[in-house]
Amino acid sequence: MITLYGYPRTRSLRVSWLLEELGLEWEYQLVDFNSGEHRSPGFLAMNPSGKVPCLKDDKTFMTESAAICLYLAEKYGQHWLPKPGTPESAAHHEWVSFTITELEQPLWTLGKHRFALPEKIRLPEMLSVAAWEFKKAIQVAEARVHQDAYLLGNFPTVADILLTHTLNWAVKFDQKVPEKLEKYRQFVNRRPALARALALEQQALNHP
Ligand SMILES: N[C@@H](CCC(=O)N[C@@H](CS)C(=O)NCC(=O)O)C(=O)O
Repeated sequence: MITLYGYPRTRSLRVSWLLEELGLEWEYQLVDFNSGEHRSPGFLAMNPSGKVPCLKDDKTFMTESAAICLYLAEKYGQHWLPKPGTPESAAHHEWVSFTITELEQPLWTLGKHRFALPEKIRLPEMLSVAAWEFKKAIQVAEARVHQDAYLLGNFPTVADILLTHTLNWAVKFDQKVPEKLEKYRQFVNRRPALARALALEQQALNHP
């Protein structure tokens, strides 16, 4: 059995979205951020970073949303990845790294200095620095994306989930998403598996 440890509106949605896309049987283990469960000794013993998502798949236990999605696709849904060693695979690696290190990083800096860090160490100056960095990176993505196709063309890949989830955060954080990317975001967001994953995390919150 596959268990996803997560909490609504976090990066665990990337994983639940892919699990739904792959049609796998899995269970959602809510890590209750509200009550501080992610900082409890029990959870920290499992994942010392105190973060979600975590995945348990038989004897495999892992963290890191992008790594988890790549693992799941490798094991259960190779059609969600391009063939290894091809130009498409090179582009896919590039999109995954770019999304996590260039786009997500300044966005999350914004999030941290707005609400996630303890108030006394937040720096208001970081908000404009992070927004500036994000704007630079998003323009690079805008130049490369197709507005109503997946990143690699006709079929969706793990990179589409990571990028779309990150763009959704950008919108939540009031950052401007340029035109082509905005159309791409809306196009990928229409996937029924995302709606199912969102409903499941809400259900886990209502009935932990
Ligand atoms: N690089 C990690 C980041 C994980 C992460 O920061 N998760 C957040 C939720 S989106 C979390 O659990 N935060 C709790 C905390 O920092 O106390 C990943 O992609 O999985």
